[in-house]
This record gives sequence, structure tokens and C-alpha cells, in this order.
Amino acid sequence: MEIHILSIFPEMFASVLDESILGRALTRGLLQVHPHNLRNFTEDRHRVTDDIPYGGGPGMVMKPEPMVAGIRAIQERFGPSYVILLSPQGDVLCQDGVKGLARMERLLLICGRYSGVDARVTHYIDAELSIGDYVLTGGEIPAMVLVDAVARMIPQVLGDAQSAVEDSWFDSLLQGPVYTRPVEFEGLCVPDVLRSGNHAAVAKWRRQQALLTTWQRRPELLQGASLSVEDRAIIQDFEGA
Ligand code: 4HQ
Repeated sequence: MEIHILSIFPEMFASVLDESILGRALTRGLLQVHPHNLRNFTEDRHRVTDDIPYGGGPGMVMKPEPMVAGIRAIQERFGPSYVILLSPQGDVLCQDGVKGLARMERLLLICGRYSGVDARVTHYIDAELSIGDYVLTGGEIPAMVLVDAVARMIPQVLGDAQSAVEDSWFDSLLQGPVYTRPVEFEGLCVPDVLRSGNHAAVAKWRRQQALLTTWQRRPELLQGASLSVEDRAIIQDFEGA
């Protein structure tokens, strides 16, 4: 998978992408990330990418010409890509959306700054996505969030842990509690079942805890989950208690 990013701050991405799991995915060639400087697609002497808003008011708006020139130049050089504008007005990114994006060959992420991007740029994009209902200073961090979420869905990126993310049985449920050593910490103990060596009992307990955490904190997620008859009985018990 190849991800291009168009931004006035292309240097922001290196430290995040070169560490840990993403860094390993890059060196293993499972993923390529190419940040591009939007200023390289300006035509004027001062390489200006923003301008005052029509209609007046505070804040600046990203000019359309460098954005569209950048999209065209990157696609001509690297090939066609699915173009995504990061903005709070977009569809909110969810795990299903992430999975769909992970199947694409080439993405181009457009990062705006200031009050946003000239509306005419929407004619040159395939999707407008938000990472959540809050306002950031630019689209760069949302782009990094998207790259991170997409990268871990690419086969081989997580290695041994991949089977866990591919386990559709736990999809759209929150994870229950996890523990590591020591078995007792300041009087707080690891549940006995996790030390029992009984794999079936452990699996059953984890399912029950995932259902409980989801029911307590994000009950609306249960609507989209695939629940067995046993799962529904467990939830009935929560509701009865
Ligand atoms: N911004 N999800 C404003 C976001 C955002 C979000 C990006 C701030 C675009 C112009 N992007 N700029 N939330 O808050 O994607």
C-alpha cells in the first residue's frame, strides 16, 4: 500500500511514522508513505498557499490552485489514487471504513490548515473524512491517525497479533480488562481464570468481559455487533442484575 500526503508541513510525519510498528512496516516494504510539500505546487514567488475568505470574516482559506496542481502532479507521477480530504465536516472514520481503505492500492491524503480548504477542491476528491467531533489546527494529525489505523490492517504489519485484529467475532465490541505480571500488585489480584490454563474458560471470560465493558460504556455499539444466542443471554443477565 502506498500513501501520499499533501501538506504545508511535510516534515511533521517522519517522527511518527519512523518509530515502532509503522517504522517496521516501512522498512519491510509493507507500506510506503510519501509526504509532499504543498508549496512545491505554487506558482508565485512567495509560494503562497492561503488567502482571505470571500465574504469577509476571520481566518484564512487554503487556495485551490496548489491543492489541485498537487493532486494532479502526484497522480501523474505515481498513478491513480483514492483522494481523501481530512476535515471536521467529513464522514467520521470508523473501523469498517479503515478496513475498506486498507484494501486500496494508493491513497492521497489532503491536509488543510486555517479555516479550511476552498470548497471547489471537493470536486477533485473521492471522500471527506473526520477523525472525530473536535477541532484541530490542521489535517496533519488526522492524516497520521488514518495512516496508523490503516497500516495495522495491512496483512503482516502486526505479525503474531494480526489474528486478534482479524477476529471478526470481537468486532465492534470494546476490549475487556487485560493483565500482566505480577499476579498481585498493591493488593490487586489477577482474576484466577486467567491463570487457570483452561483455554475455553479464558475465552469465555474474555467474551463476557468484552460484552460487559461494551454494555456499560458504549451500549450503542451492541447494535452493530454480531452476537450469539449465548451473548444475548449474558447481556440479559447484565440487564437483570
Ligand atoms: N481539522 N478530523 C481544520 C480537523 C479534523 C478533524 C482539519 C481542523 C482541517 C482545516 N480533520 N482543518 N477533526 O479538526 O479531520
